[in-house]
Amino acid sequence: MKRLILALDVYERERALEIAECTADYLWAVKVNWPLIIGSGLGIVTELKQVTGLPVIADLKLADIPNTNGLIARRVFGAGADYVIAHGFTGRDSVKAVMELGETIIVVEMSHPGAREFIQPATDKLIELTNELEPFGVIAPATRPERVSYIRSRLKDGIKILTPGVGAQGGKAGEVLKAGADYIIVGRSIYESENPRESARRLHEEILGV
Ligand code: O7E
Repeated sequence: MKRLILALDVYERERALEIAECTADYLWAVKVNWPLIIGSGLGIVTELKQVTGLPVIADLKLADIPNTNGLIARRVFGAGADYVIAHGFTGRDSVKAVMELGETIIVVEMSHPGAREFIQPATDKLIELTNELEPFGVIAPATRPERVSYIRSRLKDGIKILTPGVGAQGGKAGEVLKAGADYIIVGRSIYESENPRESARRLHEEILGV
């Protein structure tokens, strides 16, 4: 089973397409964030789908009023994105505006040290919101497997947990999958490596071994 998501945080269109194509065999999906959209335009979403045949997750971390979230999400889903990531702290109306347009992933906690300041204290409420709205999934930190276990224990069955922070940020794929993650999101350890295909293959093997 494929549980690896490539975080394709490069600016250049050609580099992005090349890395996506050579790693696609080992991926469940490709995640596109602001660096690639700023560098290459929204059309990259459509191109990545054509080149890889994989789902594309648009990680724009939408955090605006419902109308603006909707205006952005409409164009991004229109470009072919299969999933859009939104922040939950803006409230249920803002999240619903995205969910009305397509499959949504809600951030309930983040992987960096600063996430402890404001997001972690709100995680319980963000989980409640998620359980009420039942989106496709949530984002939780691979850097803190104990938090992934906690989030899993509170989250309704069927809601997926996607975890960034493996590799460059110090998280370990095996640990976080055992803690209850469904997918791992990996960027630099793949796209900055000498051989992105081989790095993705190794991570995929590690996942299969869990
Ligand atoms: O550290 P890397 O290079 O493996 O990249 C991790 C990717 O996951 C990168 O795109 C970053 O923006 C994203 N991410 C985190 O690292 N931590 C988070 O808490 C959340 C995300 C993310 O994917 O957000 C989705 C909302």
